Amino acid sequence: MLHKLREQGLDVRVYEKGAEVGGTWYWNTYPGARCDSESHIYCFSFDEGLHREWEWSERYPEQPEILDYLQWVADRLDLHRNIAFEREVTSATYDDETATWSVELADGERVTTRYFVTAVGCLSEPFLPDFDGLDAFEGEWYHTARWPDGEIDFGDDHVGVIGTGSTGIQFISEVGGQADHLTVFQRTPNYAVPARNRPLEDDEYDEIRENYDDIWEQARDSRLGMPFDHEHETDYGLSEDEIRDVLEERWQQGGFRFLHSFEPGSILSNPELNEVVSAFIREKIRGKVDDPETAEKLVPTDHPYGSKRPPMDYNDYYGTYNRDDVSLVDVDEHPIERVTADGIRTTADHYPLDVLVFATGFDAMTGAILAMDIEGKNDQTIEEKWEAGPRTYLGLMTSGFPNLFTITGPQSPSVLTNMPLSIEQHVEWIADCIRYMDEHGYDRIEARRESEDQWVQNTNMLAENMLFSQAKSWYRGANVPGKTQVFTPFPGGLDNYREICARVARDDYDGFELERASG
Ligand code: NA7
Repeated sequence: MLHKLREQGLDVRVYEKGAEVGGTWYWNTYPGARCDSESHIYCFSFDEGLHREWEWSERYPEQPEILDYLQWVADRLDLHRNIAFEREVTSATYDDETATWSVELADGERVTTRYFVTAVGCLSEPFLPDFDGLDAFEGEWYHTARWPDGEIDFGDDHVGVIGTGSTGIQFISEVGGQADHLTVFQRTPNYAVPARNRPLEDDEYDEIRENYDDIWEQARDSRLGMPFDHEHETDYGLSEDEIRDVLEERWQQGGFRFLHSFEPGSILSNPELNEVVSAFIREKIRGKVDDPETAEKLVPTDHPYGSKRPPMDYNDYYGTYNRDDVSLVDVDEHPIERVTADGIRTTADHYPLDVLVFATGFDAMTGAILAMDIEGKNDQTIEEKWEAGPRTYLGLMTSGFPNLFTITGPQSPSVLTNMPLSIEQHVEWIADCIRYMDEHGYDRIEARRESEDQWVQNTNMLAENMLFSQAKSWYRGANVPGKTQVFTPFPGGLDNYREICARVARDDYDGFELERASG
């Protein structure tokens, strides 16, 4: 966004809480942190030089490599000179007279700006459950998204980890066997599909480079923002055995190719098909875990596959539970009562621990936006406006808050897609919109209430026709006690969404009100 707006001749300033660029990949440095999107598409597509020069080492990029990449891009585009690091935005207030935002920083500095763009991420505000006794815990404790610098040697430690989402699964597979003992506190089992990570060979990379234009085109034109083909027979046209054959083939390919086995979206909207897929994974899990009782605890039965964000298995996650130095505690059956000075007490037992790791996720989609205390027209805060769940038009703007753009905001496809492509699409749309406003002499843009109502209704309707309501997921805010539960990302696919946004722009920003501040 900085690069694009600066190229358009705007005066741009970025405020960043971290000490360097990197966002998610700056903060999430826990052992095993890796991206589930394939590396050759988990990067910027807007500048050919960037993706032709950079070479990823593995099929899925590990956190340090992504961070190196982002820092390399920032250097190449000379971005640092416009970024103020370790600067946290604490409030932002809109003035309708001048159509400007006044943004306040933690150190008291105030800046006034015409446009205020949030690029604060969807999974950036860590969620820490409010367990009694944590203050008095005498060991070390960490949240995975606020991991300390430097390597930690767990060799002599009894480590406890709470959470078996994507993060917990990565952490457990990595640290199982490194710690003296690892105890996993699991509330809900998950469906981890093998990622099949491996080094990228030179000839494979040459082929990627030769085909990059096609790869990007196919990715942009897809539901997930990933250039994968799928089984063309409709799922209804295949017998159960044929479906299982396709799944077995996809299981061997690994990663999100498995979710993309059939017509885009079908696994997430067809309950019969989904049950075959879910049962297929359950069987795989049972086949990997030696102890039948542990296996049953690891088999998800409370929600269909994909209704929660599907995690990836990089390192024989299920096999980790066959080790003598790894044990599983079911805290759904016997919930955590409290943290004690030396461990965790559940309603059934006490587990002594030296180190406690919270892989408990994020206040997703809205947490980081709301943390900025944003106040729009008529003194209304965004928190008040979104009390019953976020309301946006296209996930890009919210009415009552003119000139505020949200990159990958709620009700945009974001977390359901390959993020860099979703981010680029928003960046391009916002930059084009600002250019259009400049060219036409406008300086205020606001989403119309009716367009927003329709967009919210549309997003909810699409989600209701899918299986998402059958899980207590962060997609719906269900992981944070007290948060309004409403499905937050736009589930209609990046391809469709891209077209809708392009049409809105072509139709002179249909659904938005554009004005001059003075009149
Ligand atoms: P997630 O997917 O939100 O997972 C958090 C995990 O923590 C999940 O297993 C939760 O169980 C568990 N949790 C949360 N609170 C508690 C309490 N109070 N007691 C026990 N267990 C708890 O976060 P991740 O960081 O793994 O992944 C977030 C996204 O980042 C991921 O989906 C990718 O998009 C990247 P629950 O399932 O709620 O029962």
